[in-house]
Amino acid sequence: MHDIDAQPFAFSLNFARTALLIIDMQRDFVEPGGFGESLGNRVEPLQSIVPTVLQVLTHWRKRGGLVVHTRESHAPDLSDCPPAKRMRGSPQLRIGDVGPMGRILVRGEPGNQIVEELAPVVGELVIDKPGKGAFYGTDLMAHLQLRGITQLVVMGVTTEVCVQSSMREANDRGFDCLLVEDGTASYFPEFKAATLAMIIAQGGIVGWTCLAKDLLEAV
Ligand code: TIU
Repeated sequence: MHDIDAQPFAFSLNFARTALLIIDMQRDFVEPGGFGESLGNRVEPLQSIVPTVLQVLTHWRKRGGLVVHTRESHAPDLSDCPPAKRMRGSPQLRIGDVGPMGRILVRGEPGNQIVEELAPVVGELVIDKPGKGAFYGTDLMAHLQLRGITQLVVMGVTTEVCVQSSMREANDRGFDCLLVEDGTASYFPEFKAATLAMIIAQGGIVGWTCLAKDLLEAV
């Protein structure tokens, strides 16, 4: 067991039972011309975490831990994209429209790939998810159960949307979740701060948070 300096109190990490879960570090959100920018956002806050995510990922790979990447994505015929999701608001480009990196949030398109620096390697799981949460409409739970995973170290984007949804889904399924504060980002700094606060409130009602350096030092 590794005791990590975390909020709201120390996190006891059992490495053999822990997966590193990296949420949606895909070009659609992190690079200009993707879905995130089409919603009216600036992508720089998301780009800024790539080096930290890479540092933790590299360490995890060296230690031989399980790595799971997710991508928010839809089938080319959009059969798994509810009209309520596609038609909401007035984005410059809707899901399925052709943008500078191919069709927005569609599986197999250039924009749907994980950013080059963090690209999955052989042996790592890649979960395509149609919703914001990583468990909805996916076989993630079966993969984790099969490997005896009970704890998740979480990074990725965006903090208050797919990261928080995934952590809440994981929490309800019995996982202890540790979110790396400097390994997650939002288009809205105030939403990131609020999400970190609400995760650890009430004695860790959703989970724990820590800094990457404290995770790397302990594990
Ligand atoms: N818009 C936004 O903040 N996020 C998403 O749509 N998806 C994820 O967070 N991955």
